[in-house]
Amino acid sequence: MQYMRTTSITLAVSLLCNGFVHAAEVTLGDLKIFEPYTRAMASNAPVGAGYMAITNAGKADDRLISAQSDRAGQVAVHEMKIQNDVMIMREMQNGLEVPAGETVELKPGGYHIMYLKVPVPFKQGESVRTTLTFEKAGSITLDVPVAGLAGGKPASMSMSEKARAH
Ligand SMILES: [Cu+2]
Repeated sequence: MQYMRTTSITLAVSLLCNGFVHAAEVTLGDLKIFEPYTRAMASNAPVGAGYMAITNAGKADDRLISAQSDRAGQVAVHEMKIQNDVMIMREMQNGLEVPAGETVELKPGGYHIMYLKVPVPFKQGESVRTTLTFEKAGSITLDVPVAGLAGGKPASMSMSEKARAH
C-alpha cells in the first residue's frame, strides 16, 4: 500500500475534461481524494464497492453525505466491521466523517461506497462515473476506474457483501 501510494503521487495528474475528473488524485476545496477504484463484478452479483482515500487539509471537519452513479440504482456509504466475530455491513445513515487534518481510507473490510442495483456489471478497464457529495466541500464527479476481479481478501469481502446486500 505504501508503495502504491508513493507511485500514485509520482504519477498523479489532474485532467479536467468537461467537468469530469480522470485522475489518481483530485482536489475538492479542502479535500483531496486519492486513487478511487472499484472492481469488476461477477455477472450474477448486482452490487459493487468503491474505495479511495480522502484527506481533509482544512480546519473544519467535513462529511461524505451521499453518492450517486448512473450505473447503479442506488449508491450508499457503508461500513464493514467485525461484531461478535461476524463481519457485518451497515449503511452510515449520517455519512462518513472526514475530520480536519485527517485522512479517512475507504478500503476492503472497512468503509466503502456501495453500488446497489447495478443493471450492467462493471468490467475491468472501464470506469464508473460517480458523484460524491460532501457536507461542506460540495460535490465532485469522478470516473472511478474498474480493477480486475479480486482474488483473496477482496473476493471474500464481495461474497459477504453479496450475501448481505438488499
Ligand atoms: Cu457495502
